[in-house]
Amino acid sequence: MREKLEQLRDGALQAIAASSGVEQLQEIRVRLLGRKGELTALMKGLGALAAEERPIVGQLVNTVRDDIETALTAALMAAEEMVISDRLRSERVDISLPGRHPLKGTKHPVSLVIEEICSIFAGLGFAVAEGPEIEHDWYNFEALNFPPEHPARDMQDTFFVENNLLLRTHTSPVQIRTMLKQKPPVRIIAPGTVYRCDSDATHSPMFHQIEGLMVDKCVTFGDLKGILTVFTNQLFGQKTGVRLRPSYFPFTEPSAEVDIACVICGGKGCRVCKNSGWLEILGAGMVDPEVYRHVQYDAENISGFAFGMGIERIAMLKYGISDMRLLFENDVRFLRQF
Ligand code: 2NM
Repeated sequence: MREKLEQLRDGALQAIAASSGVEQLQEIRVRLLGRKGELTALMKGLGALAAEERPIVGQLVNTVRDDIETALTAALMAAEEMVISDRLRSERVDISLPGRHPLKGTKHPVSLVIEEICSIFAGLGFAVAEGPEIEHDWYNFEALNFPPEHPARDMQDTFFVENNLLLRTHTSPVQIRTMLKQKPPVRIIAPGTVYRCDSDATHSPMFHQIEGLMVDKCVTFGDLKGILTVFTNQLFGQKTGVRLRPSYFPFTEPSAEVDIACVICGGKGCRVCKNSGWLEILGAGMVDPEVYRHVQYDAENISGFAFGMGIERIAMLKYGISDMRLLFENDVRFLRQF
């Protein structure tokens, strides 16, 4: 019995020393110390011993169990520590590495210019208005005083969709829709995408415009010149020269083209201003009474001005972009610069 107990202990201690891992150690515990384990089986033999031997062997059983238990606990702790240190090693994170920052987009220069112009006009009391890009012929031409056979209609090179639907060739239909909905006073600007059937190095079939409209009692051409001078000075700088030249549009009378002193050469003459010293950036005029008739405004008691400008051209002048196509290619190396 004594011998068997000592064999059991020596075997156990060897098995524990040779074991690798928590699972194996737990198996050993069950196999030796479990209720159907080897030590328990040996203890059943105690009853067969002489009465005076029993306490001595019983004590040996306890010692053997304690020895095995102690060895098992120590081995288990070591194995668990090993598991943790393995994980710590394999899941190690180098917190000194620079983080991965998600790519951020940038605003397109055309969007930047639209935002800047809208905020200048917001400061002058103008609200932003919007409308559909697919328009009825009536809002795009008829209400703006282009009769069906008017040569300006052909000049517009329009994309027709079907019947009387087309891609708007300017944002003026937004002004018409606004006047139909709202009585004077009206003070709005309409930024947006417009379409013309025209495509070469200096013309894109899709581009952007901002148009403005102010209608109230006693609005004069002087107000038009004042507002547009404040606007160009804010957009291009306080000392930018401004001049108006007579022009023609079907929807305004009188009409004017607005030039600023060349932002490249300061007026001396260069390639950009074709040696004139001036850059045309706006069309404008007093709204024609014929337009008021179409929206049922009383032309006898109100007056107003309207103006329009192309955004791509202004963006090119403001940021010194020499080729308009850069604005449509959307190369991120170009766009990130703004
Ligand atoms: C321009 C130039 C001059 C204009 C006129 C109107 C409306 F609807 F009130 F008649 N909207 N926009 C206008 C006037 C647009 O763009 C070069």
